[in-house]
Amino acid sequence: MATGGKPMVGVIMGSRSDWEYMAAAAEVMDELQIGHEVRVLSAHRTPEQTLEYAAAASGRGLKTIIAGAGGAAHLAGVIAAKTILPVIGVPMPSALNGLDSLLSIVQMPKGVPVATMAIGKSGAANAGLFAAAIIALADVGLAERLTEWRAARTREVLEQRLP
Ligand code: RP5
Repeated sequence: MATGGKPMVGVIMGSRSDWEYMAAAAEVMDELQIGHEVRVLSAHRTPEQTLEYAAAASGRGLKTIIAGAGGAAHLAGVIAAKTILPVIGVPMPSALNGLDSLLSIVQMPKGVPVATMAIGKSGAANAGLFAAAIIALADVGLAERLTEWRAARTREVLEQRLP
């Protein structure tokens, strides 16, 4: 899946079951017209393919990778081990309500960073926005779209009326 031409963001997740939450990242990037691709890749079920994807990402033109995983969520860290692209981790809800996923992703040892978002859909949407902010540093048009996207959220709040 790609929008806005060549994919600039890779959205990967450990299982198809994560799509329920990770779709929020793709949706926000659709709104901002950021080309992205979506793949299921698992650090433990498809380790070779996951490492190959990370190693090839920069050469294929990707600018950042969003990785969602749940449980012992090592996917984002494994991706970050094989690329110097910014990696954004999204903890998936789990049997432990995503707390295990969050701690697995956020507690990267020194040297290999992963930018960790909130658990679930909010984190996935913010991952899309964070990827947008990274790419907007070198893309004036996207910077304008992101600024307008934020302004629209402000207007939504100010237009709210309670009974
Ligand atoms: C992780 O295990 C995935 O990221 C998912 O969040 C979790 C459960 O996967 P399934 O058993 O639903 O495929 O690898």
